[in-house]
Amino acid sequence: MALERTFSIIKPDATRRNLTGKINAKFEEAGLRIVAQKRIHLTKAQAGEFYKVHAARPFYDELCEFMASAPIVAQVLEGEDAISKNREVMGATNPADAAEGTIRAEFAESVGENSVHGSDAPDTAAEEIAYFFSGLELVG
Ligand code: DAT
Ligand code: MG
Repeated sequence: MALERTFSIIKPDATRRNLTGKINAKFEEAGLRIVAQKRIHLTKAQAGEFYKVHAARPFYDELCEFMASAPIVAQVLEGEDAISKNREVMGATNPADAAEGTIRAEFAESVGENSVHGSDAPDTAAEEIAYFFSGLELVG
């Protein structure tokens, strides 16, 4: 199994409720190391660029509004099989379907306001990391 990096966002619903530390504890307990992290407040246009793959979906405008509604914490997580491990720790997109103990089961408010983002594949992980971080900011 290879050491891998994935991109993560702690979303506005979670930063608003002061859940950054609790969510980071879940990542660290799962063996994911936070190798870069910054708190930023996206504009709606920046959120739209990040989520452009969903531009045709009916929830896109609401999603972009939400992502720009409060600060987020953008992160790079590193570990063995980090992409799939992170998706496991996050839980299903809809918190109603998320397995017990996952971040979304414990903290998410709805399918739209679901506390975390995690990359779904190596190519999107690389793209998303590069959108938010320069190489100098990744401290393994
Ligand atoms: P994930 O975040 O689990 O990768 P996704 O890529 O399918 O899920 O969707 C991206 C985000 O869009 C998701 O985290 C929340 C929002 N979203 C997805 N499906 C939705 C729906 N049916 N209604 C409202 N928002 C939705
Ligand atoms: Mg996704």
